[in-house]
Amino acid sequence: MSFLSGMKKVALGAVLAGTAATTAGAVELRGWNIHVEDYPVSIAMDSFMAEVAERTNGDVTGKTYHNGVLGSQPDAIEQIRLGVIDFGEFSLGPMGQSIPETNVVSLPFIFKSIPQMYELMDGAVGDAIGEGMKAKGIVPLGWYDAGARSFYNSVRPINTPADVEGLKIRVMSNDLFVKMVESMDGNATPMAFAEVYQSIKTGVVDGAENNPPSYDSTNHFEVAKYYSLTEHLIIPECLCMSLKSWEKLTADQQEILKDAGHKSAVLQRELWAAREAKSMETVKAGGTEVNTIADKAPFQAAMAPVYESFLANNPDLTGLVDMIRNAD
Ligand code: BDP
Repeated sequence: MSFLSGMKKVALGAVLAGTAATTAGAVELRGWNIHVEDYPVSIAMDSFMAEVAERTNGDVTGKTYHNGVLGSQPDAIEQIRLGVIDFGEFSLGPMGQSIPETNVVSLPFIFKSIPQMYELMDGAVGDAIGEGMKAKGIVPLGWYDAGARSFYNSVRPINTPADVEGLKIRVMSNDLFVKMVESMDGNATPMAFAEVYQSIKTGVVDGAENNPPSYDSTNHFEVAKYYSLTEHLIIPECLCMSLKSWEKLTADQQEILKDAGHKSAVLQRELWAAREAKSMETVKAGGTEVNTIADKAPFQAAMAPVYESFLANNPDLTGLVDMIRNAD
C-alpha cells in the first residue's frame, strides 16, 4: 500500500466516523396522517412510532399528526419528498401525479380481490412500485389496506354506468380518476378530502367514492345516502418515510423502522377488516341505502378507456400492468 492511498483510507475513515457520530444523535420525526385518531391507519401509525421509540431506546421518536392538520394529501406528498415531513400514510391514488408506477394500482378493477392485492403488493408488484417511489424520494415501509372504493351520492342509487351520467362526483387528485368518472359521462371534480362533506351538503358535488370506513368516519353518509357497491378501485396505501429523513438514520435504525413498518401493516390489515364491518353497520343504522351490484362487467367495460389512455401515455408500465392483470 502506498503512503498516499493509506492516507486516503484514514481520511475516508474519519469522514465516515464523523457522519456516524452526527447521525447517531436523537432524532424526532414528524408524521402526516389524514384520518381521525380511532381509524385503523391512525392506530397502526401510533403503534409503529411506539415500537420505533422503544427499540431505538428513545434515539428515534416521533409524533403522528392525525386529522390532516399538516395539510392536504397532495401537498403532504410533495412535502415528504422534500423532507419537510418525515413520514406519513398515503393512498397510492394521489401519488400517481408524481410517481407513475403507483398509478397502476389506481386503474379500475385491476386487482381481483383484497387477498390478491395483499399477495401482489407483498411480492414483485409492491417491489416495483416501491422502486418507483424511492426514485422520487419516498421509502415505503409497509403496505396498508384501504379496502375497495364505491360510489355514493345524494341523488340516486347507482346500478349501471348509465346511472352515473350527469352526476357531479368528487375524486382524489389524479387525472386517472377524472377520466374514470368521465368514461360514464359523470362530471368529475378533484377536491381535497377535507372539503367533501361541505361540498356534498351544499350541492357543489352530488357525491364521491370511497371505502366504507372513510364514508363513515367523515360523516359523508349523513349527506349522501345512496351507497352503491361498485367496488371499482382497490388502492393500497403506504406507510412511508421521506428518503431525506431516512438517510439521516443509521443502518441499525433503518432496520428497526423497516421491521416496525412491516408489523404495523399486519396490525392495520387486521383492524381494517373489523372496521369495515362496523362502518357498514353504522352507515346503515344512519339511514344509508346500500345496494349491491350483481354484475360489474358493464362498469369494467365503461371504464376500459382509462386503461387505454394510461397505457398509451405510459407504455413502459405495460409489463407491470400485465403482471397484475394476468395474476391468478
Ligand atoms: C381514503 C384514503 C385517504 C384519502 C381519501 C380520499 O385513506 O388517504 O385521502 O380516501 O378520498 O380512503 O381523499
